[in-house]
Amino acid sequence: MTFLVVVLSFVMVFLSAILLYKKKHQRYYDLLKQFPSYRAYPIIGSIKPSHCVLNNLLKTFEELFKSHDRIIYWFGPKPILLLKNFDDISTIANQNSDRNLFGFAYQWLGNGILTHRHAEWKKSRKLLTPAFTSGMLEKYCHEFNKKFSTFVDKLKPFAVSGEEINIQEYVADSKMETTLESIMGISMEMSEKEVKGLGDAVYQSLYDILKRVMSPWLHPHIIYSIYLKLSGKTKIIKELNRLPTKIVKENLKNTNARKYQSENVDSSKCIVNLMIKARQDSSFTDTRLKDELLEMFGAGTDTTSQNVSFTLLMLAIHQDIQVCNSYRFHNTKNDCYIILQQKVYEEITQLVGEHEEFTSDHLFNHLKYLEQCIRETLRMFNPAASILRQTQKEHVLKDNTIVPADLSIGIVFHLAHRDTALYENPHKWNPENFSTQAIASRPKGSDLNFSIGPRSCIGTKYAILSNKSQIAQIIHNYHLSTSIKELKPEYLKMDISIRSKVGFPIRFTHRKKTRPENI
Ligand code: HEM
Ligand SMILES: *[C@@H]1O[C@H](CO)[C@@H](O)[C@H](O)[C@H]1NC(C)=O
Ligand SMILES: *[C@@H]1O[C@H](CO)[C@@H](O)[C@H](O)[C@H]1NC(C)=O
Ligand SMILES: CC(=O)N[C@H]1CO[C@H](CO)[C@@H](O)[C@@H]1O
Repeated sequence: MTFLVVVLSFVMVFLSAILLYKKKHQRYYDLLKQFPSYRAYPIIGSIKPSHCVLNNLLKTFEELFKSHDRIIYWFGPKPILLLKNFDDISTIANQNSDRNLFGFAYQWLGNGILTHRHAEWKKSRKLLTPAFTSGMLEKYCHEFNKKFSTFVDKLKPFAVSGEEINIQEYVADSKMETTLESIMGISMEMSEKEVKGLGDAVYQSLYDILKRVMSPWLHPHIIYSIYLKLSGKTKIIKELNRLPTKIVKENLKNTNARKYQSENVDSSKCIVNLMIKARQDSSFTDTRLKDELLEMFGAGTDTTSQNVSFTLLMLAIHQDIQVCNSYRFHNTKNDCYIILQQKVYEEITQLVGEHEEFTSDHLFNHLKYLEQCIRETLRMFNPAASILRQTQKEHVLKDNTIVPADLSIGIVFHLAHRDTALYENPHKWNPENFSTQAIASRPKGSDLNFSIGPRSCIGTKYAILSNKSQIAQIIHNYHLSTSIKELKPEYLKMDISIRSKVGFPIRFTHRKKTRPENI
């Protein structure tokens, strides 16, 4: 008798579990039906061969969004909701703190701030946040200034010879070193080759993760592991982990926190020292700390280096620009032209004169026009062209459409930033789009620059300051020009980031009176 009761209740519980599960999923699929879906087939889903060509991603997104602002794309059986509308993006990003890379990043990047989900991510974010307080940022400014003045010297030979160079190749390396030294507080001998090896491996890793996302046959973990072995990628993964592993060994095991000689800033908060502490409290294992380091490189370096190139190229292209506002500087007779690069230069020289150094105050509180130029570049060429999120609960969009829980969301910043509803002339670079009035004329927070909400970029201020420092020093010393007339939308391509098909060819000319004559 009791046996029967037990069996019966067991069956009841089992049946109601199935019913509940079905009901829950029924709602999920019902809610999905509210959104238009891209054509999908069994097994492969929506993926077409042309979608798998990685540097064609920009075209793919344009095709997907051709007649809709929201669209469901099927990665095989798995749906992903793609968004490009500012209202939708801000609703999701503001209320959500989860990223889901389908578990595709693990082999390359391990588990850290970028890839972790839920509670583990919170721990990472808490560990790293103190490295980005204003006090720390001020300290970094000193390091940027030192570093980038060396960089300016590196450009001298090209100013003398007058040849046009692809600036990106020079920018990338100097950024990597700055990140290693300032933000991480890493003190050890690293050869240029080691740093470059890490930079290349980071790029390869991000590229391969995206490639896997776009190649359904690489989705199963077993197949991917075999693919990694056969294609020799395991070597790159080793290279990727070499420097972070060495840093854990040589920097973190040394229990004396690293001191900064110069400033009276609390040096306990540079990343290495935060990690030494976390290691001593046994709150993080060595492997976890290595992964956190690696993911900070992944998030911080490729993104940073390219953008500087875009701003420099824009300043080189836009020697003058038509703006019919009340500008004090260099207006021509009809008040409709400003010499843009000259305006940036004058802002700099008015602040620091011809030869003085930049201070952290200059970078924090001044050079506002340069900042407008940087923000406009971020709008048009944001290196984080698209990102992935995952809903944890249901979200109600502005028009009352409900987004189901447990759904992957793809956010396409690149298209959101070129929305004609927000920017009259979205393919035209113009820093006036970020004047105080222009910002006020758009909905609050519609500038998505570094994303919004709890999971937005941890390095926002750092990136802006480092950029300002680098560009200010270059413009302070050189006049820029280029053979490119305009960076048209068709000159761009997108893979892990937005790229220029025509490179970043720039010619540097000395500005200082001390420049050698007759060369
Ligand atoms: C121009 C430069 C940069 C841009 C445009 C940028 C943009 C972004 C974006 C859009 C995200 C994703 C946010 C989201 O999911 O909503 C992100 C995340 C992140 N970024 Fe940046 N970033 C830049 C530079 C940096 C730098 C210099 C660092 C480090 C020093 C950094 C560290 C991170 C980290 C750690 C995350 C993950 C945050 C988390 O998941 O909690 N980024 N960034
Ligand atoms: C942004 O710049 C473009 C290009 O000059 C201009 O046409 C447009 O009016 C600007 N938009 C805003 C909101 O200022
Ligand atoms: C990014 O956008 C927000 C508004 O969405 C703005 O408050 C912030 O200043 C912007 N940051 C940069 C660096 O452009
Ligand atoms: C802008 C861009 O295309 N990204 C580049 C960043 O720099 C590295 C190193 O030079 C290049 O490999 C990337 O292609």
